[in-house]
Amino acid sequence: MTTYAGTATAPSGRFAIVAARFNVLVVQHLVDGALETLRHHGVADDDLDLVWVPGSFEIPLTAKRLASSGRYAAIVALGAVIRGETDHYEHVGTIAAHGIARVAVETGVPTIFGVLTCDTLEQALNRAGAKSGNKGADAALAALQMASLIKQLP
Ligand code: INI
Repeated sequence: MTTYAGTATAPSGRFAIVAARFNVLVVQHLVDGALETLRHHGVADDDLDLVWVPGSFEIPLTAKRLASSGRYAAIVALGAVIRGETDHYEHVGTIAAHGIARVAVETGVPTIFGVLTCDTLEQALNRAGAKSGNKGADAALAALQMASLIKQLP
């Protein structure tokens, strides 16, 4: 039996972070967590690109463009969708989730879902490093592992 598993050691290749400015107070913490993790695991600043988009709705198109360029080992998508008064929240969250998954499957480039979907700003801040870990750091770790795994698979 052959077992495959990605490691967190930085593989060769570039990493891109696509970050949504909407709820930037939260998303900046996700970006900081992701950058810290990627650098900690050996990704050089020269191999990192950070792309800001207006909101999480715009992440899939942007991630698709980057993934299709063939320049990236993995892409980390970061955003914060916080429940508001309308169902806009549901649409944005669903479109971001489905769109990001589609980019990964259609391009073969690991495209990691680091978009928070929360009821309140407090919950979002907690998941962006204040209390319950940092989802941006988790997403970066998943990107490293998936980049490594995809390179190993036959
Ligand atoms: N974008 C987010 O990233 N998070 C949200 O919570 C959000 N809400 O609730 O509206 C949001 N909306 C903006 C959306 O992503 C687009 O930028 C906008 O609709 C323009 O296409």
